Amino acid sequence: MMFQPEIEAMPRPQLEELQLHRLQSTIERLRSRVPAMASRLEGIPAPQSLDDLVNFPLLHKADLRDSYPFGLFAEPRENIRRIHASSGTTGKPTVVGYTEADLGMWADCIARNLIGAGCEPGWMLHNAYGYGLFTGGLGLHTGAERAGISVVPVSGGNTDRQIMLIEDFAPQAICCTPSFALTLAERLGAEARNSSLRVGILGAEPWTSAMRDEIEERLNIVAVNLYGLSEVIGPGVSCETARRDGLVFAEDHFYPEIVHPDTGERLPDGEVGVLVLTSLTKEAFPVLRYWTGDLCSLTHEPDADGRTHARMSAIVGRADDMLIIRGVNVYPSQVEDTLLEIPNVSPHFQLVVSRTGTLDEMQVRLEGEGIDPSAVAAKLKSSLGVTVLVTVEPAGTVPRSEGGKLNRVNDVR
Ligand code: DLL
Repeated sequence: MMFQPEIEAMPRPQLEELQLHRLQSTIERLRSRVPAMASRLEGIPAPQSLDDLVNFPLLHKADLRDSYPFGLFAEPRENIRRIHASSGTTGKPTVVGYTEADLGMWADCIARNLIGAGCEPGWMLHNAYGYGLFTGGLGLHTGAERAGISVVPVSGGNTDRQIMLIEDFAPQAICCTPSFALTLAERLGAEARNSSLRVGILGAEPWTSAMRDEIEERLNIVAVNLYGLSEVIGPGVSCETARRDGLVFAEDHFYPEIVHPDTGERLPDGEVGVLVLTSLTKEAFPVLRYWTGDLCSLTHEPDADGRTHARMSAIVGRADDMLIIRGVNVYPSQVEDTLLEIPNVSPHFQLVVSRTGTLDEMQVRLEGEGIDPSAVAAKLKSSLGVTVLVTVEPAGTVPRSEGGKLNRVNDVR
């Protein structure tokens, strides 16, 4: 089923005409309302075709940081109806804003995702994405309401209580991270397959098809992959349908490109590279060629139900080194910054990321004289927002760079 069939199955020539028109307005909006962008775009002629987008510079997370908090907003502060934020490499979060129209557009995108995933108006959605500055909770919330679905705004945490609510309220759908879906399956045990749940809308962190198989088998649900990022809107940039045949973009709102990770050159369909996204309708915080750092490939073939918007593969990795630990973005450089503030900690450290059962675990192996591991762990917990295990190793045992690029991260998940 489609929530907005006239848009989701719009003939491509018509869609591309709409995209070009919206792209031109977005660039005009940036030039006339965002001084920092006007100077970046100076002298670049207005695009006459979608291919002309390659003439525009890529926008990186660091550019957002330079304009913290509201410097890239294209609307006066009073017109902003909502603020969200995501954690970044430094102590300051990346801040994003939405006008009323932006919130309406976002709700439409999520409603398309939910209906496409097989949810029906009148169903109930157990929403276990975090509420607050994170875009997951409120993003799914308003989109589900738009689709005519009852929302249980549970947010994250307290697994036992979540299980009680699922048993008592009998929701047909759940949204949460894939790792949390596995935790639920594990806690529910033999009962997991008999719950009321039929559809899971899972995302916010990378997951493999093996993990999908396990989730679907253990919970007896159809599990679709939902992708998005705060800088672009939040969840709802792309999502699989019940067919699980690629994540369909809301291409009338977000224009995807795949570029080579080193050269930035645009790559053809089927080739894996970095996903670069341009917002086409956002008012408060338009982004032009935003470098997501996420690696995937695209196809522009229509899907089996007639959706004409481009689809992406699941994310296969990241061009940079961000780690996602239980849904929280962690950069090795954040760990480094925190460790280096502690006296006597040697700069040689290693991060070991593993998965025990269904939960991500991060161990920080470090060296240094007279270090109290629990004090370091507490400091890391407050700066990163995740619990880590700290171990102090004998001097000289943590791997050193041997001239090449030192990989501080040993991800064994
Ligand atoms: O994670 C938005 C979201 C919420 C998506 C709920 C899906 C569901 P951020 O916190 O800004 O936003 O993190 C964005 O998370 O660049 C990817 O690296 C990663 N990510 C998000 N969804 C997926 C996914 C939200 N389905 C960053 N597969 C992105 C792989 C994902 N990685």
